[in-house]
Amino acid sequence: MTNRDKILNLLIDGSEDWVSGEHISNLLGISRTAVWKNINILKEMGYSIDSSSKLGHKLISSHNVLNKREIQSKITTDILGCEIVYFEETDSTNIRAFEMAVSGAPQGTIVVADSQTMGKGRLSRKWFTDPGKGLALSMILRPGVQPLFAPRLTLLTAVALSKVLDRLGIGDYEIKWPNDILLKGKKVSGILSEMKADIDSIEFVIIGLGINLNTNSADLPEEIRYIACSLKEELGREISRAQFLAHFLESFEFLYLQFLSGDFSGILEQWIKKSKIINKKIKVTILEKEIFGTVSGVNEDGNLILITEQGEFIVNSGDINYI
Ligand code: BT5
Repeated sequence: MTNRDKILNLLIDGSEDWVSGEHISNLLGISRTAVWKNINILKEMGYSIDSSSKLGHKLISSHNVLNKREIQSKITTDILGCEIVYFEETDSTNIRAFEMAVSGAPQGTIVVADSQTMGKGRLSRKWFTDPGKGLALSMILRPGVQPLFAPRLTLLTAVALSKVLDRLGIGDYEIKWPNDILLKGKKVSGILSEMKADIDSIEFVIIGLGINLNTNSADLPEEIRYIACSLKEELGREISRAQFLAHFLESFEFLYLQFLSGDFSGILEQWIKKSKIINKKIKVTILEKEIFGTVSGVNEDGNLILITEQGEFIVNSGDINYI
């Protein structure tokens, strides 16, 4: 354990109390200057620590800290997080996870990054991850089912996320087909599922989740500032990124085991309830093509059943707008 870890442990043990620099320095056998240096590094890492030359140091909050240690200390799942790969910065956690899965990384491996330089959305679109505030997660799954069942995992992910929002007391959200979570019409989260498969079975699926947790939307790039929002803005308080991640993994694992046991109808039912899409009039854009109709249902594969002037139409990909 490094001196920095030992200092952090002392502050955590001290809970709400001041821990003097002298006490830390005596206990660890290091100079007061070394204590200050390490405290400053902890602050840079996102720990909110009050320091006073008279009283010492006091840990205020670790809400914005996201690192392997914080994640490990919070997660309770058996499969997910069996291996944790953390990057302060990477191109895209989905790209990293895909490469790891090709090299044989086990099911349940999670890849988390504080910042992404090439965060991916669908159809080569970009996902922006706010460093120190957002969450970028990719999970490696090896469900051993036929590829046609893969879209169910995207729906399952949205349901898992909805459980965490319920737990936080956020009522006013909606799942927007196929993969967004909206709060009062603004996007707070997106899901990107990718897979490697042959005709008969899936080798692996990468589920990527991006979510704005403690983000101020004013700090987001201009092009998304007005269409995006964050959980902090909705709740009026910051939330612990590591704790949020742990709760999400817990919900996801529960539903994933249900999916593996062959029971998907209950998950779909929950998805439909949270999506509020049934009976809505929509425009679907599939590449260059636009289709108008009313949603009459969602089938077991997560496809929309659309009633158009030309008859029933099954939508399995695309972007939708309510009209
Ligand atoms: C998505 O695509 O919403 C899927 C996003 C998945 C991101 C995660 S982060 C972890 C993992 N690693 C990756 O590289 N990706 C995954 P799509 O439905 O195509 O939406 C993309 C659109 O969302 C963009 O064109 C923007 O308009 C908008 N957008 C980008 N960043 C956003 C943000 N931080 N908040 C809200 N909207 C955003």
